[in-house]
Amino acid sequence: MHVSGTRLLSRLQELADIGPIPGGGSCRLALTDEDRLGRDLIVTWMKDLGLEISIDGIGNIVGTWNVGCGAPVMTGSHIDTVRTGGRYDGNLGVLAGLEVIETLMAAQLSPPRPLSVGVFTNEEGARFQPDMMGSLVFAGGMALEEALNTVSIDGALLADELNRIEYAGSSPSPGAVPHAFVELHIEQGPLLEAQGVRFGAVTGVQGISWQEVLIEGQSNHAGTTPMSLRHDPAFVAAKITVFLRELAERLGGHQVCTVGKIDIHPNLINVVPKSALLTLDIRNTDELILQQAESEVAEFMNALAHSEGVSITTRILARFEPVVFDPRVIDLIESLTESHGHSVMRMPSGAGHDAQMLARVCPSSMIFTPSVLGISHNPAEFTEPDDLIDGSNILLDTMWQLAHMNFDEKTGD
Ligand code: HGY
Ligand code: MN
Ligand code: MN
Repeated sequence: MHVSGTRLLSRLQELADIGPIPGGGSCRLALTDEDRLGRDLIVTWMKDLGLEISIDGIGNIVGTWNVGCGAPVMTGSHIDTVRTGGRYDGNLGVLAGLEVIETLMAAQLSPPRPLSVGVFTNEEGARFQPDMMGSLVFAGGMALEEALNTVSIDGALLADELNRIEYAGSSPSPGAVPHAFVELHIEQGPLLEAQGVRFGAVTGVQGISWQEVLIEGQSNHAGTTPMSLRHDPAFVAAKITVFLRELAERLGGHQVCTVGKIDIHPNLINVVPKSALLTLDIRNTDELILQQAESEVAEFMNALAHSEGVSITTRILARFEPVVFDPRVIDLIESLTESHGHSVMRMPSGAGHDAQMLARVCPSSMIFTPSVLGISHNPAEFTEPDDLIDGSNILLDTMWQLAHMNFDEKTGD
């Protein structure tokens, strides 16, 4: 039994055409009109399958095939994108989930448990922070009220945007605890391709620390202000950016640091800036080293504030410790992938995913497919069709097997 590769690929294309950007990618920032159109398309496909559709207070959509009994085996991911998104990040996990159900229905094979597909709100965290917000609320890690009161980088209130796109649902938060959760996702990195391995059995997700840093100095004339009298936030922002790169290189291992966003004000050629607002994305698989990185950055910024005569205030946008997935699910993914005749390797995820939030409440793991040249969060993101299709077939088998497995009572069954 195999999924329909033709249908999967054509649906990936149809979804990619919503919010299209040059280079074949998509821009569907969370809770924008493009996100709404993507949601509407998925809901249509869920309705065509006769799934029971529930939408909760943060707009998470869950389509359930109500067969068998007990808590569902859940899959899914997200369809919101970064501004320069590719066509597979998140979308693959949602569409492969629909494929699994449609293929089993067509084969008249019904599992002993319900199967469900989740479309989680605001996984990217590009417009509203933190990332993985919808699945975090679904798993009970963030209060719905707090999420609804989040303000976006463009000044919009999340609750208003959710109402505007008409996806403020009434299903309870936290969501019903699944029996197990498995997510198919592109690796978004270079490891599988570099190792010549077809699939990843994902062991966990690295810790994530996101901060917003506001540097305030003294706006002044670029021509008349002597260098010794400047309190220049742009210079301080540059020093912080260089420090983060050097810190990551010094710590080595899985340490990564990124300054992805810098807003200079007033951003004019002949004005020493008044302020600089930047974001820090610091990640590591090891929580203690991540904490060390955070404190070294804090110390550096403190010293810089004094030496440059600027004020620096920080705001935490997201902070998630490393997550370890359930060995039973990882083992299952690894053995099924091998039984499909494909090579597989165990690996941590560098990117954040909804699965890391579901792992708080039920046995979870992920299946990775390779990303060509390791590129993602970029319209050039690409994964070979065979990898998409074979990955979906592994997802199908994994969900089928999970539906027949009995986990201990902690999964709420
Ligand atoms: O930032 C991440 O790792 C994810 O794409 N939200
Ligand atoms: Mn993703
Ligand atoms: Mn992403």
